[in-house]
Amino acid sequence: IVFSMAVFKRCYKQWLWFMVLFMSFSVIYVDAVWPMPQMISSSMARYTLNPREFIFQYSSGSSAQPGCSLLDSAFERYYPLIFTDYRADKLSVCSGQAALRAETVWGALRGLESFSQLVYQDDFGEYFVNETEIEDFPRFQFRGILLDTSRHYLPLHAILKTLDAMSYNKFNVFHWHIVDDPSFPYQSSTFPDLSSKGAFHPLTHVYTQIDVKRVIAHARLRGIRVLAEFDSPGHTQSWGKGQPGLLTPCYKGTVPSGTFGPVNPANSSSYQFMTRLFKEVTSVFPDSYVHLGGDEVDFTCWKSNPDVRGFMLKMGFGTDYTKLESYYMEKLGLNKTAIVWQDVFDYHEKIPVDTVLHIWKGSPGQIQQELSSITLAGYRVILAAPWYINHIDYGQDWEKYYTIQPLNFTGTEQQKTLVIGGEVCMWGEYVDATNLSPRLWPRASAAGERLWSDEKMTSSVIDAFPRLVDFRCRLLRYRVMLI
Ligand code: CP6
Repeated sequence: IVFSMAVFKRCYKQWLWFMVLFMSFSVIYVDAVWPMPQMISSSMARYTLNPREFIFQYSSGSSAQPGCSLLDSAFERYYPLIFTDYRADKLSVCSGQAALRAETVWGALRGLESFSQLVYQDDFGEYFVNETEIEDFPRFQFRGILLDTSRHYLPLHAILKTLDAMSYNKFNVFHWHIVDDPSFPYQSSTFPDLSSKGAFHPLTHVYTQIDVKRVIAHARLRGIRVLAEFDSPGHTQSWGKGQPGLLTPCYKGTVPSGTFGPVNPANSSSYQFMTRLFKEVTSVFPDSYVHLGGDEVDFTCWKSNPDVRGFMLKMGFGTDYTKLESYYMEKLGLNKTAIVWQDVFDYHEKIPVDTVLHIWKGSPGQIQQELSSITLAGYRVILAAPWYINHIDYGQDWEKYYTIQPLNFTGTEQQKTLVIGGEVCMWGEYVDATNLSPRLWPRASAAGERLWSDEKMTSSVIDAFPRLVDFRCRLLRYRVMLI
C-alpha cells in the first residue's frame, strides 16, 4: 500500500482533503469515523491490508519528504495503532493505494487519524478498509481541553495520555490550568520558591522545566498547542507561600486578620513580580497565546485593606472594585495575545482588541446573551460553560454536551465568525490520575464532534450513539482510558 501525500504551503485555515481508493471484492461492514468528517462517502467494496507490506510514503510531488520529523513520527505511531494486535503470523494479498492530501502537516495528522479509524478487523483477525473518499476540515479552529493540575497534581503520564486521546478526537488545544489556590506545581527558574514552598511536595509534585518541554513536544507532534494559564489576581493563595508580600493582607477592622486575598494591586512590587514571571512563562510556553485568568476575584479582602482603599482613592476609582481589577489586568500587558475569563469583559474596561474572552458561567440564556454582547463589541470568544465535564449527571449525559449549538445566539454572520471554538473543562477538585480518563472519555468526544463536524450532519444523538459506542471501543484498544 502506498500512502502518498502532498503537503503544500501553509494556509490560514487548516483544511485537508483525504481520499482512499480501492478496488474491491466483497462486502461486510463499514466502520465510522469520529468526529464525523465534513464529507465522507464509502462503498461496501472493501480491501485487505497486509501489515507486512503496508507502508507510509511521501508522494513525489509532496513538499513534505522523509526527514519531516512531525510526519515521520506520526507514521511510526499510527502503524501499531492501525494494526493493533498484529503478531506477524498472517499473510494476505494486497495491492492498491490510498492518498492523503493536506495543505499543512497539521491537516495531514488529522487525515492519518481518519485513515486509522477506517481500518477494522474481521473475526479471523484480517485487516480491511473500505473504498472511501473523505474531504475534511474543522468547523471551529479552537477545540480545547482544560486540565487543572493545582487541585490535584497530575503525574506527567496522565497528561501525556490525555494528549494522545485528544489527538484521536482531533482536539488541538491543551489549556493547562497549571497553578491555582491549593498548589503551585510549576517549577519556575526565576522564582524557585513558588514551587518549593507552594507545591504539594517540592520534588515529587512539581513540573520541572524538562517536564514542561516534554509536554509541549508531545503535544506538538499531535497537532496540539499548549495554552498555559497563570490565573491572577484571584486564585493565587499558593503563590503567597513562596512570594511573601505578593498577596493582599486582609483586615479585620483596623488590624490584619492574618489571612490573605488576591494579588495586592496597590503595590508596584506586585507588577514587577508579575512582569518577571510572565517574561519567563511566555518564553517557556512558545504559543502565541497566554491565558491570564482574571476570574472570580473576591473584593472583600481588597475592601478591608486600608492601603488598597487609599490606592482606590488616589486612582479615582471611587468604590468600584471592578475598576481596580481592570486596572490590574491592563498592567499585566505583554507581547502575546491574551485570553481571559469573561469576568474581565463584564467589567467593561478597555481591553486590547485582540483579547479573546472565555465564557465559563451562566444559564443557557445568559450564555447566549454573553456571546451576543462580546461579539458585538468585536472580541473573539471561546465557549467553555456548557462543557464542565468534571460534573457528572446520571445516565447518558454525553447527549447534553453533544446537542450544544455554539452559534445559537442573536447576532450577525460577522459576529458568529468571532466564536473561534469551545473548550471542555476538567476542574480538578475531585479529579486526579485515578479517575481522570474515565471521566473524560468518551464524554469529551461528544464536544469534540460538536466542535469539528458540520452541524447538520451531526444533529441526531440517535445516529451518533452507535458511532460513539464504536469509538469508545477504539479508545479502549488505544489504551487511553486506563491509567
Ligand atoms: N477554578 C478557577 C475553578 C473555577 C474557575 N476558575 C470554577 C468555577 C465554577 C465551577 C467550576 C470551576 N474551580 N480558577 C472558573 C473559571 Cl462550577
